[in-house]
Amino acid sequence: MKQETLITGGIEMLKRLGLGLVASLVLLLGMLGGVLADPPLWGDANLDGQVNMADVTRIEQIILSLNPPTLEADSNQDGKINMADVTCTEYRILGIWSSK
Ligand SMILES: [Ca+2]
Ligand SMILES: [Ca+2]
Repeated sequence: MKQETLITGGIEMLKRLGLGLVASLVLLLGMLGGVLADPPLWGDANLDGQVNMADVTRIEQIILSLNPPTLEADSNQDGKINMADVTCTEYRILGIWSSK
């Protein structure tokens, strides 16, 4: 696995710098977390950084299998992409959806 290699390599590098394994792990996980934990913009189905009517259209296309699903299309975060996400995204555009 590439990620394992990256982590192992990172730990080795930090060990060489004189840090203990635990300190290395904490540092590395923090670094990885910063990179990987960029929170999704829920409703931004077309991944352009904005939530607008284009995303509503995109979610409808995803439901119809005309476009591949994206994580962000699951606007209400229930693990499914359906008409509830269309409604949820419209609420987000109107600013009346309280997000997690
Ligand atoms: Ca968008
Ligand atoms: Ca959903």
